[in-house]
Amino acid sequence: MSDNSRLRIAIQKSGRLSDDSIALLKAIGIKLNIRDRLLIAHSTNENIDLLRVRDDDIPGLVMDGVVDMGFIGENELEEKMLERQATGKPADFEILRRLDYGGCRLSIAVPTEMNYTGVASLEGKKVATTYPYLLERYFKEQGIKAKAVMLTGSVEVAPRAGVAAAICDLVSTGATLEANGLQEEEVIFRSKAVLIQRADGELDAEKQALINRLVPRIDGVIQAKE
Ligand code: PRT
Ligand code: ZN
Repeated sequence: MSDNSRLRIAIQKSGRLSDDSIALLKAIGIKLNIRDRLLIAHSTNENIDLLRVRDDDIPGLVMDGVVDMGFIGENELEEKMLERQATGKPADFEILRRLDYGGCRLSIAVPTEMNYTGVASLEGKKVATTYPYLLERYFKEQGIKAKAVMLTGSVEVAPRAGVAAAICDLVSTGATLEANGLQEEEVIFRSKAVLIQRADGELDAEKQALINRLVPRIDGVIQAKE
């Protein structure tokens, strides 16, 4: 493992958030030596190590204090926070900045042939999703008794496979829904990538000082793009 005095930042190893997160770190002057297969990447000019992991692991790594910061989609962050609160695990963190990439929405979609007249049409039905806590919270808010069925992949084929009546999945262009004969009906959460850190006061002064030096540079990069 890496040296404990270095600031540890978790980023998605390979996926939709990886390139933009690395580009942002480089844009704020952090030189990185990333080797594809390695879990850890060291910065050559700052006291920073990157931990390259699956995005699903990033909220927990921050909330458990294994890393100091992380780049994560708000959808995944909120879902993991709800899951950890429900299971009695530490779920504290701070959002440092909302970023300008990773935009998507978590939506309920139903087969185009379904006679959908509103969320009440889902009463008593099963809805396939990778985000059961966000979906159950939505059902609760709406006063609907429907069941979230957890699927970690291929959520969009669940209705055709007879596994669920509807789905709740991330949407960006809508092409995946269309290709699977599904119609987007309810947006339940809007998400972007965010930069988070461990809860207030849990970082030593030196690391916090480094973070405080990095964040204004991020603001500079974001503003320059606007
Ligand atoms: O391997 P690992 O677990 O790290 O990656 P992953 O497969 O879980 O995540 P990844 O890389 O697919 O997504 C990472 C994050 O990117 C998500 O948590 C979101 O915050 C964000 N994001 C933005 C998206 C999308 N847009 C998106 N369109 N994540 C997933 N999708 C998928 C969606 O699930 C569906 O399958 O793309 C499809 C829909 O796209 P459209 O354009 O057809 O609507
Ligand atoms: Zn994932």
